[in-house]
Amino acid sequence: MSGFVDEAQLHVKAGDGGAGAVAMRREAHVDKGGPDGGDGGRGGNVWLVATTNQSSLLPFRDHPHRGADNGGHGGGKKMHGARGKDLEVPVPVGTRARKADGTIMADLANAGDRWLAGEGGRGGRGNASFLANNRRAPTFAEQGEKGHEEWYNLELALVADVALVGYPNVGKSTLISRISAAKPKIADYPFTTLEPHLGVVRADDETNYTVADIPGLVEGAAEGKGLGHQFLRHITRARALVILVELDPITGVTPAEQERVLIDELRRYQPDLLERPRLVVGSKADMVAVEDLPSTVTPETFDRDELAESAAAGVDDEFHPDLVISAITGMGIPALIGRLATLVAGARTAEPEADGTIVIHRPLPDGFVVERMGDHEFAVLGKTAERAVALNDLTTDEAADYVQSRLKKLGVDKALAKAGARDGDTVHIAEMSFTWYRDQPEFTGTPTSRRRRR
Ligand SMILES: Nc1nc2c(ncn2[C@@H]2O[C@H](COP(=O)(O)OP(=O)(O)OP(=O)(O)O)[C@@H](O)[C@H]2O)c(=O)[nH]1
Ligand SMILES: [Mg+2]
Repeated sequence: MSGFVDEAQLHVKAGDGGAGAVAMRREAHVDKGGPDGGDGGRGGNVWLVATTNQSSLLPFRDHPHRGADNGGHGGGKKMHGARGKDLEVPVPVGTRARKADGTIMADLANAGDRWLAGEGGRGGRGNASFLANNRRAPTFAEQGEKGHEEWYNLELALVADVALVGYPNVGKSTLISRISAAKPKIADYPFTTLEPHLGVVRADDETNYTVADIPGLVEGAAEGKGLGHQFLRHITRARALVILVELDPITGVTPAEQERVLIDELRRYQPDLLERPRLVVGSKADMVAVEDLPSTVTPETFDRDELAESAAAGVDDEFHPDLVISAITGMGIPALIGRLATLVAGARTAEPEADGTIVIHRPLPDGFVVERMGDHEFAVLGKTAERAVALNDLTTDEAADYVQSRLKKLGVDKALAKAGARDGDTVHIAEMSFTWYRDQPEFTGTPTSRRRRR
């Protein structure tokens, strides 16, 4: 089975907040103790963290669920519940997370980038927090808020400094195995490489860069021909491109034609790929007679004397590579490593510094909105309003009073009137349903039913 997976689903469940406690102080010498129920702890957050130690989304294929701990419940004597532990989920650098509707939520392009994929629920306040002049012994407390829960689609676009782009069988894998420690399969037939590989090239003591060996591309790849289409995405993040062209192709597609087709496919897939710095490199130079090498090949690129004798056919006049190499004999390889180091260094300095934190979208906006559900039915959505009704017990008068004044203060009352709510209409907030009366000075809804939690 293949170990490289570049698409997967992830289910995130942040921790629920712990419930606030209802408790009354009891002390030998105090005859009437006040409320002393503590707050629930916050639920743990779920973060995605980009790491270079991982290069595949494989771990999510069989185990898509990632959850953080719930907060602890509050206790008597104002004991607060413990905070739920955050969960950090490592993902490969280059991972994007999308919502089910396709919106990109996060793009973790640099090692260490973090994204809050699920925010833990707030802990509920204990009854000690509800002490007021007119409420000396509140018997209610807040429930903990549910942690954010969502399915995301993850996709990975490898982040490499250099991508090797070429027809099948031109020697891409042989080249990467020559210049790095990568050990991809090499064989004398097209489409040997079925998944991208990354290799790290050590150009000198201070300079490293990564190279991606991409499965071979053919004409029509941008429209889905061959294996190319699904892998073109892995080229999109490369800082520089190597267009690797076989100098003496058995397929008969001339070097100039290979170059033209490859450039064309890149353009059709994503036009700005052509703005990346690139080197056009002729491969398998050992198969070509010295006098047949392209005229752009100079003694600086490699030592011509090393070239093997070859009966290979001539190289066409229209083809003007920046370099020619032989991954087998090593000719031209030091020159290629040096030229790529220069291109990558230039591209890196041109980039803006990454700030290490990527937050494109917050899971849920604060505040609330009113939505009409039917002729006499409305829903109030949003954390603030939902918090106001999330009490452990809404059946007591004082709890109902508290909720009514909260909702009024928040402006829920006004918003409902504006949305066209009439006396006797039903209003849903979170799992609670209320009957609403406009003319009362207070929000006079009372809980009429409790919907089941999903
Ligand atoms: N003579 C010679 N043969 C080479 C050279 N580089 C690669 N080859 C041979 O060309 C064949 C294909 O090499 P690969 O490295 O597998 O080619 P590839 O571009 O990765 O091919 P795909 O993965 O199928 O796209 C193998 O038989 C290699 O031994 C070279 O510099 N000189
Ligand atoms: Mg290969």
